[in-house]
Order: sequence, then C-alpha cells, then structure tokens
Amino acid sequence: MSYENVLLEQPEAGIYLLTVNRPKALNALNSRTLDEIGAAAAEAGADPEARVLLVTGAGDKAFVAGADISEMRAYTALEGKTFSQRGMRAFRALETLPIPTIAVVNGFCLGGGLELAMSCDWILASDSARFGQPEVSLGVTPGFGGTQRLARLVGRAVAMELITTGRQVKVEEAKAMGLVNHVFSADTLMAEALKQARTIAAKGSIAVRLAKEAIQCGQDLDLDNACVLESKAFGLCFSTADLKEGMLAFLEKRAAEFTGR
Ligand code: DAK
Repeated sequence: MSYENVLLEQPEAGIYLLTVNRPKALNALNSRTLDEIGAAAAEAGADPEARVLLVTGAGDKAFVAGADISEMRAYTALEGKTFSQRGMRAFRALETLPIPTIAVVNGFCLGGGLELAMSCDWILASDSARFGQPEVSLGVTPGFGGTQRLARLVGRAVAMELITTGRQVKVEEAKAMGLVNHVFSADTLMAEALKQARTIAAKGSIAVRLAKEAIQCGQDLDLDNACVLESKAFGLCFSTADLKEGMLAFLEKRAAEFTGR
C-alpha cells in the first residue's frame, strides 16, 4: 500500500519502521496523516513475520509537533469531535498491535506527537527531544488520549501539572518521570533503536506477543484475574516449537534458533 504522509519500510527482516513524513510542517498530524498512521500500523501488524515496529518522525527537528493547527483551527464542534475520534482510532490501532512498538523521538514531541509516542509501548529519545501537552495554550484540551495515557504513565499529579500549564520538558526530566526509557545522542538514536529491535526480533516471537498481550490486557484487571491471564499465556508457550528449542539450546549451551512456530 502507498502512503502520502507516512513511510512504512522494513529495514531488516521482521523490523518495521513507520516514519511520519511531513518535515516542512514538523510532521504535524492532519486527518490524512492520522488515517495513514492507523493503516500503516495495521499493515505491519497483519504480517505474521513482523517482530517489532519503530515509529519516528522525518527530519532532524521534530518527532511530531502536534495536531495540524492550520487544519484544526476552522473546525466546528462536531468536526472537532470527529477529528479527535480519528486520532483515537489510529492510535488505538497502533497501541493494540500484537508486536512491541517503540517510539523513536528525535526532536519536538508535542501535543498529538506525545499522544502518538505514548501509544507506543515505550519511548527512546534523542538528547534534544522536548515533550509537552501544550494544547491549553491554544485553548483546547488534548484530543487524542493525552489526558488518559499521560496520567497512566507518569501519575495523576505530574500529568495534571503538565497538561494544565502546557509546560515543555527536556529529555532528562522526561526520563526521570518515567516517560522515556533511554536517551541517546541524536546521531546514534536510530542505530540504538534498531539494536533494541534486533534483540526483540531474535527472541521467541510467540512468547513476545503473548507477554505483550498479558501486560496490556492485565493492567486494567484486578491482580487475580491478571495472573490467570499470565498463566494461560505461559501454558500456551508449551505448545510451541520455540519453547522446546529455547530450553534445549540453553541445556546444550548454544544460541537458540527460533522459528516463530
Ligand atoms: N501544526 C501545523 N503546523 C505546524 C505545527 C503544528 N502543530 N507545528 C509547526 N508547524 C509548522 C509551522 O507553522 C511552520 O510552518 P511554515 O511557517 O514554515 O509554513 C513550520 O512547521 C516550522 O515551524 P516553526 O517555524 O514554528 O519552527 P520553530 O523551530 O520556530 O518552532 C515549535 C518549533 C515546535 C516550537 C513550534 O513550531 C510550535 O510551537 N509548534 C506548535 C506546537 C504545538 O502547539 N503543538 C500542539 C498542537 S495542539 C483535539 C484533537 C487534537 C488535539 C487537541 C484537541 N480535539 C479534536 C478536541 C491535539 C492538539 C495538538 O496537538
């Protein structure tokens, strides 16, 4: 499938790279871009050989500088709601992919950009990255899940402060609050992201998928039911060739050769 505002590539076997590609507008999210993000995520997720998806922004200045203000500004209330639902749909498609997803944040990550990054499983960032939900400066609330995902990630009080002040934070602070997993220099960020993707791709892929599902579905359950979910995932792994290979390889003191079966 071909896209106008995103690129979907496979730099290595099993590793997908989705790039939001409107660098002249700092990769701002208009309606078309939101739809394409959802479609590209679904395309990667439908590939049974997919192991991991990286999400980044084109150029060296921004991951995504938010929803497209020039498109949004003339919306009626109903159009605003539809636009919000469009973003929600795209980001939920990304969030619920069966494979791990990593946001590779290479600059401004604001508003809808932060909401996009938070819809990935975790965030890697360059030392020049800046994060924020500046929507209230424009007279609007976050509209693509920011009020919900930020509070779940960093806690209610920090989310409340960042969203009601619109304050932007540098990467060290974002890491300290648990928003960012690792920070790299801008020129090594993508290489480090690919290194992490390769590590994941080399593991037993059924186990990786089941582990993601257990974490994601379990986090909103009570602990008893969440642990039942984990037991089922654990049990299911014993029906796979990869588990047999992984354990035999350990006992034979060699690297496992997983097949995804
Ligand atoms: N939308 C449209 N264009 C943008 C943009 C954006 N969010 N951000 C940057 N651009 C464009 C600029 O207009 C400029 O275009 P030209 O003038 O060259 O044509 C070009 O990108 C380069 O930007 P600057 O010239 O401004 O670059 P600087 O380095 O000087 O500044 C900046 C970089 C990131 C600090 C600045 O561009 C900036 O403040 N951008 C806006 C950041 C922002 O406020 N982002 C949050 C957007 S609000 C909702 C649905 C969704 C949302 C909310 C509600 N509902 C339906 C309820 C989401 C809201 C947001 O994401």
